[in-house]
Amino acid sequence: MDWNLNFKLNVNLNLLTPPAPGPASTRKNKRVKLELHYLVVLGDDGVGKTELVKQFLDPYVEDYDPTLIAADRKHEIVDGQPCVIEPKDVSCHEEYLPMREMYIRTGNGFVIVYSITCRSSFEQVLRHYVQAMRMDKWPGPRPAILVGNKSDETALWKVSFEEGRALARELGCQFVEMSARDLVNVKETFHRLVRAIRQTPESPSNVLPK
Ligand SMILES: Nc1nc2c(ncn2[C@@H]2O[C@H](COP(=O)(O)OP(=O)(O)O)[C@@H](O)[C@H]2O)c(=O)[nH]1
Ligand SMILES: [Mg+2]
Repeated sequence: MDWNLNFKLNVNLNLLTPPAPGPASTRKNKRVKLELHYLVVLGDDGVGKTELVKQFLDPYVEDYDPTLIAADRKHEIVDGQPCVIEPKDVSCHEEYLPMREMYIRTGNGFVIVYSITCRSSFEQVLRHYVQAMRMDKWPGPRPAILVGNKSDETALWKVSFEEGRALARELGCQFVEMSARDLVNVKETFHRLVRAIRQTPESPSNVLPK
């Protein structure tokens, strides 16, 4: 399956929103192009990737584990424009490597997560970033956001906000501190990445299917 052809979907607005007032014939033909964003979540083990995806998709589901295959999507409105976000949460364990590479190849935005309580996860950011930027067909940098998770753990800080921001500046990407557990900046993280994708003209997500 060619994922690039699926970055934009034609969907009937009537499926997403309650019927608008007006004659039925007008409503029936109202179709919009809807963006579909595959947002790949990368980072060391234990930084909170699964927690982030779970909290974004549905904070009220208790035993949900989207690691490896996250088939779920969510409709969102970002800056007044509707889109579908499909987060890809992939473990960095060796056995999942082929899946991870496939997701990285087909992803059109990257959330690179470290934990502010774990220095080594911060030191591994560059490795994840380099993996994310590797791509055959796309010459420019791919949209990314650097995320310092577990900001609720105020007593256990090992990486300061300034360090995170400075690294993001060096990499030329967005930066946010987040608490997946407390739902702080979870939605904001994905929305900022969608914004970055929209601002990247060569992004595959901006290519319409032929
Ligand atoms: N305090 C705190 N713990 C978190 C947060 N996010 C995740 N965790 C915990 O960190 C551990 C690892 O999280 P998980 O999502 O499995 O990490 P992953 O290996 O990157 O997918 C779990 O015990 C989570 O409950 C957070 O924002 N704050
Ligand atoms: Mg996980």
